[in-house]
Order: sequence, then structure tokens, then C-alpha cells
Amino acid sequence: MSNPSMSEASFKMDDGWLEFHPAPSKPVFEVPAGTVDAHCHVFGPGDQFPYAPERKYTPCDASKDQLWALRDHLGFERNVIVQATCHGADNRALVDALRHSDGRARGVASVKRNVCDDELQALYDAGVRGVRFSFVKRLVDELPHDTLREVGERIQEFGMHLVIYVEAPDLPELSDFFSSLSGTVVFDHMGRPDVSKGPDGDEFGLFIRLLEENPNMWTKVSCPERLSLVGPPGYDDVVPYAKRVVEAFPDRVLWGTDWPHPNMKSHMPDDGKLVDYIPKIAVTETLQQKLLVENPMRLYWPEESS
Ligand code: 0GY
Repeated sequence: MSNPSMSEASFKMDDGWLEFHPAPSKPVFEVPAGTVDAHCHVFGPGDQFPYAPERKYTPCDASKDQLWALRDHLGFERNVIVQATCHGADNRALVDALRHSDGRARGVASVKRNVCDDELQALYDAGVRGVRFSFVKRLVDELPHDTLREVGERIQEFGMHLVIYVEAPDLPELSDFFSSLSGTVVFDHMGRPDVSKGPDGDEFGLFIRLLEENPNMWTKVSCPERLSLVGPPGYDDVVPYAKRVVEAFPDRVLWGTDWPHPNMKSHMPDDGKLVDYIPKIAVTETLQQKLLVENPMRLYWPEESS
């Protein structure tokens, strides 16, 4: 969608947009007690929390109550709600969800360069523990290098970390910049590799090297549905990538559903089947416990983490 205006009477989701799965299956894989969905979103509802004027797409509304229902259906305990670009730096929908989560959700916000300390403190008090920057060119008007460096330094004293969304073709020119950042840095979806290039290829090799050389870096191993060329239900071509990362960096990986799956055009995943993908990439109980419980608790609920 291009140049949508705030004066629209209502927010109509984009043509071709798929609604999230209406009735996800019950996963066969039973997740460990205390599992955290560490990457999911709330959208609107648009009449209450308007979408950002500068957004590149208009999603379907996806409310906090629908997210809690999915959490319970999948057997999860907690959520990390990530601000998506369609809400820009207006974090009201996110904060509203956090405030109504009974402490079972924490958040990752988006902020502008001129965000003041009081605003950062208010976000922290609401449960925000990370700030996200997108380098995905189809989603943003400007790449956020300077803002990221400046804000990335400031948020550390608030107990927050950086979350970076980037796609593999852009990593070569950005990897030195990312390596120069201090504090914890979390990448979304393994830096979105092109899975036709092989888990041992140069492209994914650069991402692996970045994590090897920078112990402050973490990655989400979520979103096989976005990366897969073979598609559902198994997303088998993504398995070797995620499995490699989970085994190489067991203490720095996170997993999330990505519900309600913004911008998915090929198909809408069954969230239950996504959960059934987890034991293919984390093949032991120890790895599953780290991926789903220990790691997200350490990062988002450190005060409860042993
Ligand atoms: C995702 C997916 C996407 C969008 C956003 O912030 C966003 O708008 O995250 C996407 O289009 O790839 O991973 O949540």
C-alpha cells in the first residue's frame, strides 16, 4: 500500500492480505512448561490504535485477546510482543497489550531518535525490554544507522536491548556496523537467509560468523514459513539452517510464532504446525528448554530467571 492517509474512515486491510489461521491445530509437540512465544505482534484494532501514516502495509486487526487465546491453545505461558512497522513508533497498542497481560507479556518497541528518557522509562515500566530497528528496505523509508547507534547506547541503562530486522543480501554491507554495536543485539529470523543457497553456503556463513565473533549477538530461529521454498506443513528446507544455529549457539536463540504473520502472501501458516516444527530444529529436551524457556526468560524476565 502506498501513502495511506490518517483521514481514512476505517483501516481496510490490503488486498491480497491473508487473515491469520482461524483455527490452528493442536500441536502434537508438547512444549515445556513456561514456554515463551518470543516473537508475535498485536495489530490495532485500527479504530482504537490507528496504523501509522507512513506504513507500507495495512494488516488485519489482531487483538491482544486473540493473542492470549492462541497462547493458551498452543500451551504457551508468555509472549514477547514485537512492534511491527505498520504501527511505526506509536507503541500504544503494544503498551495496552502489555498492561493487560497480567505480567505474562513483555515487549519490543520502536522509537524515534528524539525519544526522551521519560518515554524510555515509561516503556520499561510497561514491560518493554527491547527496541527494534528494521533494515528491511520494503518496510521503512530510511535505514536507521545513526538512530540505532545512538538509541542503542542509551537504552542499555534502561535494561533494554536492540532487536534488528535485516535480510541476508544486505548483511555484507552492514555486518561491520552491527559488530561495532555494544550491548545485546537480537536478530529476527536468522537474518532472513535465501534457503536456496545452502546452510553451508557463503551467505549463511556470514551470519554464522557474525554470531561466532560477537558473543553479545542472539538470533530468533523463527519464521520457517517466510523462508521456506518448499512450504508447509514441514518447511523442511529451513530445518538445516535453524538446527545449525540452535546447536552452535544454544544459549543465544529464541523462537516465536510471528502471529499474526504480517505480509505473508503465499499461504497462512497453521500455528499448531509451526509448533510441531520446533523439535526438528531443537532435537533434545535440553535444547528445547533453552530455546523456549531459559533463553527468553533470561532476556525478558531476568528477575525471575535462575
Ligand atoms: C515479521 C515480518 C514482517 C514485518 C514486520 O515490522 C514489520 O512490519 O515485522 C515482514 O514483512 O517480513 O517478521 O514480523
